Amino acid sequence: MLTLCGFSASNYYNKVKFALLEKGVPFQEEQAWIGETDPVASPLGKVPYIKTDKGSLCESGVIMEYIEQQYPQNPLLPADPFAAAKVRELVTFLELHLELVARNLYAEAFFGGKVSDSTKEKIGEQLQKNVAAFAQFAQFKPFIAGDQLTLADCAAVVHLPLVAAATKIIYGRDFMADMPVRDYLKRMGERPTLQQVNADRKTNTELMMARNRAKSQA
Ligand SMILES: N[C@@H](CCC(=O)N[C@@H](CS)C(=O)NCC(=O)O)C(=O)O
Repeated sequence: MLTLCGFSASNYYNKVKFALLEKGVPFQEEQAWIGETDPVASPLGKVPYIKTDKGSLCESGVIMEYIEQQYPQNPLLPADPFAAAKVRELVTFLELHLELVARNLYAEAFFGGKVSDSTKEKIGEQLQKNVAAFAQFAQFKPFIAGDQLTLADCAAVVHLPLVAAATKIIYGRDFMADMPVRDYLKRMGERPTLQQVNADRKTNTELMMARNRAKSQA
């Protein structure tokens, strides 16, 4: 059976977990905190990674593509190559142009750190441009890529809330506010699969924070 390794507080981990649950692929979870990952499976020490009968794989995007090909049931990519490419285009925008840029703000937005004013200014400009570009492609009809749940939704449900929250905290304005992101996330949150992911995320985040507190006191 496929084993998903990492921890449920991680958004990249949850992207893969949500896809597995939606596809109905049987899997087990193995908790691996940062610093305790398998160096062969994930040489950069990042999560998630998976273990399969054939070996291990890291990088969430690669894992999602593998799962999609290996388990064709409940497809998360359209059969038409162009439509599938449009889904991948959205995934790339979400990961590369939104999440990875917004990540520069997370230290201050979520982890009690500090981000310099010059970084805030640079990232703010970049994010405004990237959010406007994403808005041209994202459909919300009712899913990100149109009328079917796809890999773009697996990415959107984990990345959009963080980008929205980080911009609200740092700039006092949710850069996503002009898009129907709130309604979309509310709708998606009604899916039992996402409810499971979010419940596990909450429990695991508390565990992670307790661990970090214990470490800092040791
Ligand atoms: N490109 C990677 C990013 C994964 C990632 O950054 N995961 C975070 C946890 S949410 C992590 O492992 N951070 C630890 C690190 O970068 O050392 C993927 O898509 O899997």
